[in-house]
Amino acid sequence: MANQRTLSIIKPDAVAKNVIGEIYSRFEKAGLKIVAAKMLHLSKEQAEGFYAEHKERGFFGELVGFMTSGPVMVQVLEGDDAIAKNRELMGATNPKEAAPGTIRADFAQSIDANAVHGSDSPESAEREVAYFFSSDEICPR
Ligand code: IDP
Repeated sequence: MANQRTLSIIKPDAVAKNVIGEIYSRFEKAGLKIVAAKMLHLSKEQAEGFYAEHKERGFFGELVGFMTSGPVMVQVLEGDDAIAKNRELMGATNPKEAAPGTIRADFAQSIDANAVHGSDSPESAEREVAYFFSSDEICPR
């Protein structure tokens, strides 16, 4: 399996619930390494740019409003098959449909306040990692 990097965000609802450590523990137990991390309170412009692919969707304003409502924890995860592995740990977008034991099933309350973001392809991972981190902020181990 290929070694990959993926971008993960712990969203404002999960930061407010004080479960950053519990979510990090799930990454580590699954064999993913945190190779960069920062806490940020996103501006409207940062959130709009990050989610630009959803600009035309009806929920875009709600999504940007939610993502700027409080601090987020942003990290780069590295490991074998990291993109799919992180998506599996996250569970389905709608927590009501997320498999038991996934991060969204355990910590999310609704489709908008759904605890975590994870890149969904190698192309989006590359764009999203570069959106938040310069190469000298990433520390492969
Ligand atoms: P993903 O986060 O599982 O990849 P996407 O379809 O890429 O899901 O949607 C991005 C984010 O937009 C979701 O995580 C969720 O926060 C938000 N979102 C998706 N659908 C809805 C909706 O119908 N209402 C409100 N927010 C939504």
